[in-house]
Amino acid sequence: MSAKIGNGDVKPQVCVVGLGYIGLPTAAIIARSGSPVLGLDVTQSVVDTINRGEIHIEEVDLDGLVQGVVQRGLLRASTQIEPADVFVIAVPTPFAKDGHHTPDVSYVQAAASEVAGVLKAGDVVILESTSPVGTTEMMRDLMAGLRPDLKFPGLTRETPDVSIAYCPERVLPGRILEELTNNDRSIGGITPRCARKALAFYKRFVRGTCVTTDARSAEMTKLVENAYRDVNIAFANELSIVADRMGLDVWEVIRLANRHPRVNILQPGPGVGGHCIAVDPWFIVASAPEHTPLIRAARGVNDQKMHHVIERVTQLIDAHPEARIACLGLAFKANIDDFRESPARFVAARIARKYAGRVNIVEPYAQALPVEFTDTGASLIDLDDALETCDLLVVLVDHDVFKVVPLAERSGKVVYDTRGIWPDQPDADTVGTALRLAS
Ligand code: SAJ
Repeated sequence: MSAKIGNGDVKPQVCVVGLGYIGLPTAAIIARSGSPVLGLDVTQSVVDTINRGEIHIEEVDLDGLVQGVVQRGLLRASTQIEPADVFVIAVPTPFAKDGHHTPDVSYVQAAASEVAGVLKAGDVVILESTSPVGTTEMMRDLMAGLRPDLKFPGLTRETPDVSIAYCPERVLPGRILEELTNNDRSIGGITPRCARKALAFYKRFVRGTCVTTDARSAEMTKLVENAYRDVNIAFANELSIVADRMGLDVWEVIRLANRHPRVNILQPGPGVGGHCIAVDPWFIVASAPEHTPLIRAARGVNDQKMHHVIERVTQLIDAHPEARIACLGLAFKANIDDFRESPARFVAARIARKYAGRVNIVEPYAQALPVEFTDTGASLIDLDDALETCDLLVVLVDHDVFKVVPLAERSGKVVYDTRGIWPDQPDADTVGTALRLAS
């Protein structure tokens, strides 16, 4: 007999499919709430690492949490699915390889097929992966085709045997454990009954408010959140290019504009990275290509910003042919060791290749340089070495450790600051050229 989800005394057996940046922290938090969790992953080394109580990704406090729940026998990992009461699918939804930014939902389909094989009456299946609108219904149809012995929601007039819902994660890398627990959640059921079943499950470990809706609205909500941020960052990046052309300090302009009670401009940077904000807006575009000029333009502005930075850094280096160069940061944003889809990494690699043998990289969160730096002669050096030996500093990531470098240690350097971390940097280098550029 299956456990009654939401009943405080009976802990449902949970299976989390996909043990990546979202799946593993989610599995660990559910396990901490007392439910036995099986984490499923296709990669044997990931499974082995977790079963040793270790982790294969970096995230604040995740190591201790996973070690604790594995030791207590609440979390174990496997490549083989087993029956459970609740299935949480957290697999990647990358772009298809068609070059058109269309979503590839094949990992969701594969996960749903696996789940269908062990599904029983009373189970709840929840999709968390960022997905194009309609994916949860598609998943339902796929499972229904594989399990004609079960009644599926929306396909029967009787009470369905299983519940299916979409519940996107909205956690910020670097704050995942805290946000998994405290953020509000949108829970979209295929039917209201499905939403209530999923709600009862999330209430076991989420402290934020859980709001129920339908699956398609929840799918769109997730995409909209990230597209909203992308559009707003694009506005800041566009401003930075305009300010650069006009000889204005964009940071000063934004700081002043944000004193208006209804203005809150985000921060320019070298572009937008990570696996979410630069990807998810395209899922909306793919669903309505004729009606998304703004979302598409924002993507273009943010991608173009990387090339603008490369162009300006190139001009600066060409003006200082003797300068030794340090690029500060490779991560896609501050204080994390995630280098996936990072504009900083893209810019630094281009510069390192163009000025082979002259470029050093400072990235306190990296053990070694990524593969694209091979044959560029670039070295990974520490911040102190860079401050001692390099004349031209290109700030690409606003890591805290960079922010606190005092002016005394950078005066006399040529600085190109894409993140605005050193507002006090003087406007002149040792040869007297105006060098602190606006973007
Ligand atoms: N960035 C800027 N300027 C800013 C803010 C961000 O250039 O003012 C850049 C960052 O440097 C980075 C990129 O944007 O390259 C994305 O960083 P982020 O901190 O905005 O977001 P992510 O990708 O770490 O996480 C986002 C979050 N979504 C929103 O804030 C709407 C997170 O809540 C989501 O859970 C996550 O995407 C996801 O998994 O979808």
